[in-house]
Amino acid sequence: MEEVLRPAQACGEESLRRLTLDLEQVDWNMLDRQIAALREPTETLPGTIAPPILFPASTDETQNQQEAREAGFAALQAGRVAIATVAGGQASRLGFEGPKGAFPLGAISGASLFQMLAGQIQRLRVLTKANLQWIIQTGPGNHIATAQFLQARNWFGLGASSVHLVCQGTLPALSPTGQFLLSTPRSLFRNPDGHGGFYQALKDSIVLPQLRDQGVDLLYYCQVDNPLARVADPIFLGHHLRQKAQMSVKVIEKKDPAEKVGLIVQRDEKVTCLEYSDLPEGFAEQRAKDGGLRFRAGNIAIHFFDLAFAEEMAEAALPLHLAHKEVHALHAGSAEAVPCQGIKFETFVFDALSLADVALVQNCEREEEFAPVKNRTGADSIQSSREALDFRVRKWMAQADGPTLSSGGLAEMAPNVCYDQQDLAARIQDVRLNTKNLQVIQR
Ligand code: UD2
Repeated sequence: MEEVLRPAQACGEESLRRLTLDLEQVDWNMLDRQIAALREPTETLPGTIAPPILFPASTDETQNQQEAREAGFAALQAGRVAIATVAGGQASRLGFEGPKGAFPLGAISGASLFQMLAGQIQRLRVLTKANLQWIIQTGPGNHIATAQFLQARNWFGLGASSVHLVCQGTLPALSPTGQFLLSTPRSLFRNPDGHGGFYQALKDSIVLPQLRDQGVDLLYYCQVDNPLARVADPIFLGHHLRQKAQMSVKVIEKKDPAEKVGLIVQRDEKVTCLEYSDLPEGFAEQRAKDGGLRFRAGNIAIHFFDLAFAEEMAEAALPLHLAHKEVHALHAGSAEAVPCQGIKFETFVFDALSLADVALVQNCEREEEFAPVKNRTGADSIQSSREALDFRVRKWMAQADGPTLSSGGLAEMAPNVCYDQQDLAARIQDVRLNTKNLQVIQR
């Protein structure tokens, strides 16, 4: 501890006072867990691991799906659901400066990722006549920029009072020997606590009691980078309710073992997410008898929660995930930050799955629901996501209206025009009335 104080002592009283204040914010129980996690050997997947039981995709039109849709829709209409989006990470892989949600993904309109999700919420409000609330989890590095971005766009018509920004917390990074690092003489080196920090941020926020007062007891959750997310899917919700699940997850069929999605498995009878970066060598490559991957349920980080369960998870001591990184921090005695080894600690939202008494896993069609924007080029890129939006709008239009879109180029539908294929089919004439609803640009 003396070493960590030394640079501040050299800088004077004020620096020492500031650093002391920062140290007072440290959660010492969590710090004990961080140090223990540093010393524990890497887990080698003990227990029995099997593929999970899957519910069919929302596009399967069976009687069971129809009943689930009705149950889910009724809960939405009754105002029991709020929507949560995690948007606290940096868009560094995208090479974009602002909050990732501000990224202009729309190939023609330049609509941002936030606008695409907002459009879905708007349309769902029309369909359900419920004033769906939207919680956006930001991070310390983009909270203000996110608020400014949304405010400047008038909260995309959702109303300032029903879009709630909650900021996730931070955890101190440590040296390989478990010492604090400093970013300046007067402040600890900290990193955002991972999207698992969502639970605490929600619990500490003023929005939680407001939601309860409004009768909300269910939470839909998605990441900001997936413009195909079927926001608050009534069928997914219906299954969640009918199975009395506390937390549910949607998966896609993973075909490439190297694809960067976590694996949803059944581990000792509990639904569990094994994060792709934590898998032992060769695990993802295992094959089933049909030649496909043995573990193919890819996590797309879309959930339904019972609100009470999400609240409980703030106290759940979720596992810590460690990232060994080169960081710029102060060494004891040095006045300036220098490159050194640091360990960042994060928790993940989906680690709560294995703590649920009942966790439901629902399949979904990749081309209908998953096209994340992670990278500038290649897999999960701006281009691949735009192409997925184009593919889906052409498919929906063809089903609703015949193949009337000119071929080639990229097609884009305004975000708040329709919710799903069924919705589009029901209002195709209205959609056709305004050329801005549906546009095609040549590449
Ligand atoms: C995430 C999942 C992966 C898979 C994939 C699907 C993790 C660790 N892994 O991979 O299993 O489901 O997505 O697309 O999430 N975020 C925060 N605060 C943070 C860190 C991240 O809000 O401290 C948000 C971030 O803004 C984004 C989401 O969480 O919306 C996912 O983060 P990511 O893009 O770093 O995760 P990725 O792609 O490694």
